[in-house]
Amino acid sequence: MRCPFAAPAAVLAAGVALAAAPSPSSAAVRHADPAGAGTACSVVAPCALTTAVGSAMPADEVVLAAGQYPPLTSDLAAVSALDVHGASRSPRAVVTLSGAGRFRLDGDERLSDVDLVTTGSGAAVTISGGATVERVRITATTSGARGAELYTGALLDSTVRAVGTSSVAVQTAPNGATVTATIRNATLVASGTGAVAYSAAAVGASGSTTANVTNTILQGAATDLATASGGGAVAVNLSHDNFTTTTGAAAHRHDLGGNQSGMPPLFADPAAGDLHELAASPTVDAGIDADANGSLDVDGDARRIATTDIGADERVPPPPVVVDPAPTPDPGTPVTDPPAADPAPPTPPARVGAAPGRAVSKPRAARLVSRRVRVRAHRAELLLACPATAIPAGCSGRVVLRLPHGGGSAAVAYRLPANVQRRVRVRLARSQEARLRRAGRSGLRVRVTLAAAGAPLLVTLRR
Ligand SMILES: [Ca+2]
Ligand SMILES: [Ca+2]
Repeated sequence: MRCPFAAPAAVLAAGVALAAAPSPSSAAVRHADPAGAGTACSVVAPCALTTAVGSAMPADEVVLAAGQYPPLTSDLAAVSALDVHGASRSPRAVVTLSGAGRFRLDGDERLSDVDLVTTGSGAAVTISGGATVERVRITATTSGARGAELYTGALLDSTVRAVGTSSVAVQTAPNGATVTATIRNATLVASGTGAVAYSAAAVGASGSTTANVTNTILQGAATDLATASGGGAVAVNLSHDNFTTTTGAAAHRHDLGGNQSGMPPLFADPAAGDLHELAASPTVDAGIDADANGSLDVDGDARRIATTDIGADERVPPPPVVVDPAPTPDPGTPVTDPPAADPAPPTPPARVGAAPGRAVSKPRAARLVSRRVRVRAHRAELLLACPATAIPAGCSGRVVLRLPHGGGSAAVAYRLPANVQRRVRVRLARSQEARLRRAGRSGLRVRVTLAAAGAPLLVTLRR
């Protein structure tokens, strides 16, 4: 019996499936689609997810087409060696689970490149018996829910968010069993009140939990890492992780080096579920390189750029900004301010703590975070960041977009507090909007000035 904590009936069902297994040479590729139907599960006639997985034979492959699948309301167990996956790049397959719905992997199965969203009070996925979950983004929304229950198995290059009260992003809590859990290049964030990022326990009086946690971010509203024992042994081996708060016996935690404490990771927009690292995050290039990290991050980017990052995301730096050494003056081009108020124009910097004769901190120019530009509603949206070192005055200035070949300019004032990233919208003339839209992914070389006295940068904006 591979899974001592699974319901006996479920284990029996898995055993029956194994007994009826054909040889691996007869493994089939089965296709599922959000609108799938029937039992063919072929490319031209894809079936429902429950049919594709539920009727699969051991060692089959199940390919999930992108899109939102109908909610799973009951257990979906994978047979032995099943490989269930979507595509590593967007758009992704999104599987919602409600009630008792969950993915259950309890053998050498693999689930990859899928988004799981559970509104149930259990776990979106249980991983045991040597199963692997890779490049999966999990969100658990309900009070007390777990994103993943992990026993002997691996969670790799994945994000898990638990937003409900007292929820747990990932939990390893066997009752009497001996398990070895692997978490590698994962980002576990539990933001609900009283929530825990990773909970490792040996619940029973016997058995043991060994957890090898590497290159992983643990961030819990209550606790980043909680350990507990009802008598069994607990050992959490921590290498190149980012976490600060812990509960449980210190003897449960083994520092293997490279760990970060008191250095919160910086995410793009954690409240909205965007756990991509910002450039200033201490997790960038702070992991340990190893073949076991895999070849791709959670986005399908290269897993290792410079040094491997801590967390599921590997930050892809923007292409180097080309600074024009001698920018050509463009005196004949008027700067067009937006007729309607966009962001409020900058107010003079507050003279924080200023007293006669004392120096006053001056605002700095913000930094262009990305050369991706969104064009909508006659505006170009640029992502700017103000560094933490700009306290207290923050950043302010003007964004001036200067289009080439007589394309004119557009400008807007901005003001950002220190350590804040924000989109700034620049109103465009109709012809300018058309040129940026036409440029698409190939880009359009544009001069951008971020401060009144700052040198313009010659950058290629891409949509
Ligand atoms: Ca890196
Ligand atoms: Ca990435």
